[in-house]
Amino acid sequence: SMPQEERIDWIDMEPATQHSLFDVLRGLSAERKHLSPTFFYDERGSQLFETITQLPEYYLTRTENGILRRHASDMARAMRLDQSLLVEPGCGSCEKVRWLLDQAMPRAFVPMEISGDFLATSLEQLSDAYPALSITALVADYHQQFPNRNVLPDGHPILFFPGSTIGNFDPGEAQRFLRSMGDWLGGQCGLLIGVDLHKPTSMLEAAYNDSQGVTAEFNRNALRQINRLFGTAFNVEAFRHRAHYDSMLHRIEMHLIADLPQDVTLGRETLHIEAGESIHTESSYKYNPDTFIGLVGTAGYRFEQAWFDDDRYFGLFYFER
Ligand code: AVJ
Repeated sequence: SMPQEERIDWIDMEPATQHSLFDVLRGLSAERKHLSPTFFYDERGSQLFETITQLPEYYLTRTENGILRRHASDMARAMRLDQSLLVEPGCGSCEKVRWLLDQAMPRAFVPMEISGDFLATSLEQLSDAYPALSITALVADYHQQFPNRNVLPDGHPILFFPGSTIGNFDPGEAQRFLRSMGDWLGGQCGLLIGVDLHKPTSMLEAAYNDSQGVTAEFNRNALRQINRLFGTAFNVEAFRHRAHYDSMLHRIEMHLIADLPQDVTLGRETLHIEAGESIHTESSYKYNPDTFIGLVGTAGYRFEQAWFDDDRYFGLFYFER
């Protein structure tokens, strides 16, 4: 039989080398220190995230999978999946797309991931399970790297953006991101997007403070990756994980709090971190359905249909542009 690799086209835009020292420096020298959540996701961080999705407290993945299991046939019909070029930014393990692929084969699947090693492993398994699927794999940071549309296969573009990954963006950034994705794909496209909804604070905070400490390790992995990429010497173990819900901004904030003061050389600068100082590593916004539909509307998309779990913890929304 044919080796698996031959059914996967690879486009590698070398996202790790695109991480800019300048951006890291700017974030870490700000009055309130911050980092981009993309630093979580090297191969180890991607594995840690997969572990998070299995945790009892992390209801998001389980709930979204339940909605997909129940409504995938409806979704496939609404988006005319069999005609589509299905593009999934930040596909990770490529587990969720299987619910859709079980309904119909798109003309091609375009997974995008920042960790090429992790993507290779995911796609080996995916292409074993779906031998008829044609795949163009994009190793890229989907925040900033869009290859020319005409290097992608034909088909009506549909963006599949599950997992509430959109929640990592501030609302204004989310709108700009969805707009630029749509423009990249030629102006007209479908968008099937998953988003985490408002719910009691205790449930939200438990999901980001799991009892096994996996989220804490995932959080610290951002500094581990920065040490590796930029040769810095953050004492990673001396940072504590903190996650809390800001009910005014409707977002979980994740922070790393320094237990000890540290001086860290980064490029030509020395950064001083005081004991107790925090680095903001991630925001995870929660929406109500109307606000979310309004937000996506301002990016030029027309709402078509939404699907929820019985508790309305999570929603999947379909739009067209
Ligand atoms: C992948 C961005 C959806 O915000 O819930 C999990 C990442 N951070 N636990 C989220 C995450 C901490 C996750 N997203």
